[in-house]
Amino acid sequence: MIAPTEVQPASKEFWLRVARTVLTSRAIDRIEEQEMTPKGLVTYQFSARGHDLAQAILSEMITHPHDGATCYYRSRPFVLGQGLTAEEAFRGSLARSGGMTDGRDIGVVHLLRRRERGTVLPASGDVGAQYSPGAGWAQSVQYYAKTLSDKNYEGAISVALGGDGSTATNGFWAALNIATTLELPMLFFIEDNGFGISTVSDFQTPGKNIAKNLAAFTNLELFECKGYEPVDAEKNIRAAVEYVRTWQGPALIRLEVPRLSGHSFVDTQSYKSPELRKTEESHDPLPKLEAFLTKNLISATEWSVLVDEVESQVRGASDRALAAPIPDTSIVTKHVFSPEVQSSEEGPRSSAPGPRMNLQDAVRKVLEVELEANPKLLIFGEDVGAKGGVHGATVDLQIRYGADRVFDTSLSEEGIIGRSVGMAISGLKPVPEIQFRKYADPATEQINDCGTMRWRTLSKFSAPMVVRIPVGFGKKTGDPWHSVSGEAVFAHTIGWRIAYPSNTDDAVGLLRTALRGDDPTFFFEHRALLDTSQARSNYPGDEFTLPFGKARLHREGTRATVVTWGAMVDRAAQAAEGLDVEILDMRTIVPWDKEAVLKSVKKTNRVLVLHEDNWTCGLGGEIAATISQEAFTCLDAPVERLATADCPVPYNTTLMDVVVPTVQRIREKLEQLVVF
Ligand SMILES: Cc1ncc(C[n+]2csc(CCOP(=O)(O)OP(=O)(O)O)c2C)c(N)n1
Repeated sequence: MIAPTEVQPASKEFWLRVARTVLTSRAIDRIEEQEMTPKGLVTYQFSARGHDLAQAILSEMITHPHDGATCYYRSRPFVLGQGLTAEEAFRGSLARSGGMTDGRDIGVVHLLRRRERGTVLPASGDVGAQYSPGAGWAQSVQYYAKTLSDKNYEGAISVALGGDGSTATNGFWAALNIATTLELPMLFFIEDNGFGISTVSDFQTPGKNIAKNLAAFTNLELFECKGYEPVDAEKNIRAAVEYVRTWQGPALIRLEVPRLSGHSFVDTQSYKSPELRKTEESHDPLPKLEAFLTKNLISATEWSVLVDEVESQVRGASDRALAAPIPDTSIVTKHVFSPEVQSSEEGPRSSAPGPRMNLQDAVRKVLEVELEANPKLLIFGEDVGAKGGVHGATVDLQIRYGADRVFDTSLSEEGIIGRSVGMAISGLKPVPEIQFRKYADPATEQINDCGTMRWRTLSKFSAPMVVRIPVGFGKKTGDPWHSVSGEAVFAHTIGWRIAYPSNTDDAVGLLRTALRGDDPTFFFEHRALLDTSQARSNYPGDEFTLPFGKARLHREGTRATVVTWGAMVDRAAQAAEGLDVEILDMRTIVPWDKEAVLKSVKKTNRVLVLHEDNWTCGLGGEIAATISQEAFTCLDAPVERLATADCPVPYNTTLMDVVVPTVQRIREKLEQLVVF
C-alpha cells in the first residue's frame, strides 16, 4: 500500500482538468442558485459548492472502463468529471428534453452510461440507497475477472459517494458488511460536511467521525483528509483509490468538506452560527485551488483565461438548455418494462414427458438448467449455499457450480436486493432468494428503486433480476411471519412482474421465462405447494417457457367463474366439485390476464375473485372493479370476493381456518353464487 505521504505530485494536466470541472460546477450552481431557482425554473437545487474539489479529484481517478460509481444528489461535480456536459446538467435540472431523464427525474439524481471513464449507476432520491448497488458492482467486477477470467475487468473498482448523514443508513451498513466480508474492490467516499440537512453529525455516528469509529473494522482500510485542501485531498484520494484498485480490499475515505450553500436552495441555514458560516467560508476550496495552481503551475493570467473560458461555455450551455423543448408527453408512460414483456410465445415442451416432480424439485431443476446455460447467472441468499436453502430449492447447486455462483449472503435483505441491482446493471443475472415473503420488508427501498429504474432512465439502465420468495401458509401451520402472501403490495410496486404458480408445470415455464427475461421479477413459491400431490406434474422440458399475463383454464364450467391463483386454485377446485363452475388460474399477477377474465365472465355471468392475500386493496378489488366496468351488462350477480380477513395469519390452524379462505367457505360462496 502507498501511504498518502508517498504519493507522487500530480501533473499540471491533472490539475487543469480538476480546475475545469470545479469551475464548471461552480458556474452551474451559481446560475441555478442566482437565476433559475429564484425564477422557479429549477425546483430541486442541491448546490455542490464546497464538495466540488474533492469530487473533481476523485473523478480524475475513476477512469477504468469497468469502474462503477454510485452517487447522490450532491455528486454533480463528480459526474461532470465522468463526462456529463453542462448543457445536459441544465436540461436535467430544468426538466427539459435532452437531460439524462427527459424530465422524468430531478436533475440531481444522476446517471451516466460510460463515456470515456466509468459508469455512473442511476442514483436514488433515498439517502443511503447508493451503497449496496455499489457493493454489487464490486462483486461483479471480481466475478468477471476471477470466475469468468475476463482480463478486461482486472483493476476495476466500485466507488460509492455519500454524505455523513448517509453513514447512519441501513444501506451503508449493508454494503460495508458485504464489501468487507468479501474483501471487494470498493471505496466508500464520505463527504463529511457536518450536517444532514440541519442535523449535526453527532446524531449520525458517535463523536461525529465515522472513520474513527470504524478503526476496528476488519478488512477495511481507512483514510481521512481535508477535502478542501487541494494537495491533502489529492494525496489521500489517490492513496485510497490505489489501495482499492490494486484489489487489496475495500477502503473508506472521510473527507472534511464545507457545505457553502443551504442543504437545498430553500434551506436558509438558520441553524448555523455566524462563526461557523465564517469558518466554512474560509474552507472554500476554490480560492485554495486557485492559490495552489497560480503558485505552482500556471500564471494568474492563465487562471483568469480559464475562468472566462469556462464561464462562457457554461453560459452558452445554459442558454441552449433554456431554449430546449419540454419532453415528449406521448411517451411518458413508456419504459416501465422491457419491450419483450409483451411476448406471448410459449416455449416448446420436450417430446417425451419428463419425470413427475414436485414444485420444489422443479424449481431446482430449472435453476440447474439455467446455471448451465448462462455463466452470468448467480444464485444467492441466506443459507442457499452449503445448506441449499431453508426450503431446499438450491440443494447441491453450490457443489456443482461453485461458491462464486451459488452462495450464502450476509443477513441483510437490503444488501441482497441492492447488491443484485449493481450486479444486474453490470450485465450479470442475479437470482436472489428471500427466505420468506415477510422478510422482504427490509429490502423495500431497493425493490422500489429497482422497479422504477428503467422508466427513470428511459431504458438507459435497468436491473433485471429474479427474486424467488416462498410465500403463503405452510402445509400444517400458519403464522404472522412465515405465512404472508402479500402479492398486492408488490403488484402496486411499479416495474416488477410477478409470477404466482399453482403447480409444477406452470412453475417451470414461468421461472424459465423470468430467468431469460429482461425485467425485475418476483417468483412466488407457495410453501404449501412445494411438495404436494396436487401441484405435481411431469417436468415439461429444458426449453419450456410460459408467457406472463396468460391465465390457465384450470376447469371449465358455465354457471360461474372463480378467478384465483397460487394455493387457492386447488382449494377452489375442491370446493367446486359437483358444481358447474369455471376456474381460471391467473398464473401471473403482473401482468394479469384481463382478457381471459372478461371472456370467462361474459360466458358464465357470475364471478368470484378469490385470494389468499388479505382483503383490503388486494388484487381482487382491482379485478372486481375491472369486471364491473367492462362486463357490467353481462353480470347476473354482484361480483363476489373472498380473501383472507384483514388480520395477520394465525399460528393455530383452527384460528387460521377462520381467517384464510377454506374449501368449505369457498363452497358456501359458490353455492350462493350459482343460484343468485
Ligand atoms: C431515506 C431518506 N430519508 C430522508 C431523506 C431526506 N433527506 C434528503 S437529504 C438528507 C440529509 C442527508 O445528509 P448527508 O448524507 O450528510 O448528505 P449532505 O446533504 O450533507 O451532502 C435527508 C434527511 C431522503 N432523501 N431519503
